Amino acid sequence: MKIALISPLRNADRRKPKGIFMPQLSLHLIAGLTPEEHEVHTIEEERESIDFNEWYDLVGISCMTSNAPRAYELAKGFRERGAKVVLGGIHPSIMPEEAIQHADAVVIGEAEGVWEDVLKDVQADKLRKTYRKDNPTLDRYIPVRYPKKSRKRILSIIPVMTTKGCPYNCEFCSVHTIYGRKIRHIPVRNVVRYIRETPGKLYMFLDDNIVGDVRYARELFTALKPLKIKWVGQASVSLAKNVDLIRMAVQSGCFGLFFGVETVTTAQAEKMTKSHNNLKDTEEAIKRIADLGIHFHPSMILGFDDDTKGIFEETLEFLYRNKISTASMNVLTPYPGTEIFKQFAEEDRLITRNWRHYNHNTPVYKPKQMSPRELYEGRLWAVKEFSKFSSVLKRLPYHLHVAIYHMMVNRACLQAIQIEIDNFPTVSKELYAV
Ligand code: B12
Repeated sequence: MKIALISPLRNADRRKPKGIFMPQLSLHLIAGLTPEEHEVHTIEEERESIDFNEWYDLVGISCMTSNAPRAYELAKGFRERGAKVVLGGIHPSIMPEEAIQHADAVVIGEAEGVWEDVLKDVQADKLRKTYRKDNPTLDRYIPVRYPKKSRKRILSIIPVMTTKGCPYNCEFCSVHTIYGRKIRHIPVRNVVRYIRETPGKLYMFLDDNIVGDVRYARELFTALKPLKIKWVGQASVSLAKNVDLIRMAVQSGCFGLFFGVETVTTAQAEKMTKSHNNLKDTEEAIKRIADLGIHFHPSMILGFDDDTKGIFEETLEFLYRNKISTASMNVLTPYPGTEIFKQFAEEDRLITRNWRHYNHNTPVYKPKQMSPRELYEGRLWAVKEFSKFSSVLKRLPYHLHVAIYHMMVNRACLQAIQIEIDNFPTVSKELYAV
């Protein structure tokens, strides 16, 4: 069969053909699961436009919530031309009843253990509506297939996944819903083989918490050391308690980690189920981790019920006080499948169910202590303040060892926020009628 595996953009007219690029691991992993007899084309809409005139027997589309509407558009286009369409990824897994309205089949959860059945069933014209295998084993080595022709161009950053499942149960996150709360690992020898088989030196570990299982993390970091790669990833702030593990991470090539700090409001922090709910401890953790050589990138969420209009300045003060180089500041987003989605729906606080707006930038609910528009504007202001040239220069002396990275990432943030500022009147009119 001729198969297309597609990762859609949120807005098809906003392609970014240049710059740093990380391929969508799920597509290339599913290509790797596909027996050689089939011809597979992976299409990342961020890089290439989609040609409906190309014939495919089967089209597999992967999506999150924000690009689900585009995935449904693509599904319609290909089905009209006679292809079978299968949807997968986090959004179809959480909302299979919705997704199946737009496709011939939906894979709920992971492709491992079901994709081969999907292929056989398409060939036998016996496709089922849904496929699901909970907690498939990760022991088998899957030779992830990146397209040969474009290997160099496509592989600016190479994604790696070692672990599935997250023990935390954060109210705004849906990861435990799809992967479960039990941590499962890919054997370290298979991670090493994958790294050896992919060209490049810069890797991103996609795991929600690369140090979630300390024993595994130690084994992994020891095995990475001889490979002489550089890598970034995500970890929980509790890493600060284990200086030895931080040193091992640095020695294995880690130069930056992304941390879900989420809030600077004490009341909100205390409510959260993560282990680091004391702001003072978080500040000490930031210092310790940064002093040991790891670029600390906090991710902040704005718009919790305890947040007042002062949250934007308070968050900036926190970032400046802790000499943070780069940060993400997102709007709280009630993704389907999360506790806050249920809560906001029950309280009739959801403004829209147009998933395109569920993108971390746009308030899609009524916050408690400000209007959605104030939250929207406040976040735009905070991100611009933090990433504007004068502010970035002020922080530069603390980050001279990563000066280029510090300047480049902040510049990219400034460019991205300017696009959002330009779109603000249109989105604001559509959602808040002002
Ligand atoms: C990497 C990543 C990104 C990258 C993606 C780019 C890239 N080139 O990879 C970047 C940084 C750009 C990104 C951006 C965003 N992300 Co993100 N991201 C992730 C992360 C950390 C890993 C996803 C991943 O690649 N996993 C590895 C692959 C192998 O697993 P997988 O995607 O789940 O695929 C498996 C199954 O789902 C299934 N499957 C997937 N697709 C398909 C398709 C078919 C046909 C089949 C059969 C099966 C199948 O099989 C796969 C193998 O098991 C997840 C967290 C997580 N743990 O999943 C968040 C996550 C997916 N992101 C999320 C969010 C919210 C965002 C943003 C909105 C955040 C923002 N601030 O803007 C944006 C949205 C971008 C957009 N398109 O509009 C949420 C999604 C929630 C939701 N309901 O949509 C997640 C779950 C994080 C979270 N904690 O909530 N993200």
